Amino acid sequence: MSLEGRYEPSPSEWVRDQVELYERTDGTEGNTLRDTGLPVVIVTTRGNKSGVIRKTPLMRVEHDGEYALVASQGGAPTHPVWYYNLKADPESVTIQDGPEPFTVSVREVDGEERATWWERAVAAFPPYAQYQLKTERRIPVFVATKRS
Ligand code: F42
Repeated sequence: MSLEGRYEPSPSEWVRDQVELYERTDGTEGNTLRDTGLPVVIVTTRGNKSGVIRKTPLMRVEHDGEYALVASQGGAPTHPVWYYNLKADPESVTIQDGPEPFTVSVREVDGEERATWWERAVAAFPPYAQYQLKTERRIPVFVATKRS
């Protein structure tokens, strides 16, 4: 299942190349973050201003069939743009974790629920903890749930 519309590849070359390799090989290659060996998923959103389709690799943080999407952007001072795409259109989202993308609903989580998912996120990708120390913003966490 994929979103309808024109796909606009990322302006960032390494991100664009990772998405292309992942999709071309049904997720058998390009499925980790560079030399960390840690797995990624490909998240598709709709641009909140342009309406075009955007694809973003994110670390794979999965628990009981749900996924956390962590808007860390390496601890940068501002949220990544995809954060605003998810807030604007949380039902127009797919995740690819293997050969086939599936549709999800996403919601930003807070409080205890965020704390639980943050722990899972750091377990999956320990640098998130350093990223949080680097930035004054509280790194947003979304939970994505499969739609039937
Ligand atoms: N980023 C994370 O935040 N978390 C992760 O876990 C993560 C893991 C990861 C693993 C592998 C990898 O290759 C990259 C990884 N990244 C991770 C980086 C991630 O893929 C993104 O590159 C990063 O988070 C920055 O996201 P961004 O949405 O800010 O991307 C920028 C480079 C971008 O694509 N900008 C576009 C542009 O043309 O400048 C705009 C995209 C967009 O959605 N535009 C909107 C639209 O309507 O089309 C308008 C936006 C607006 O409000 O102005």
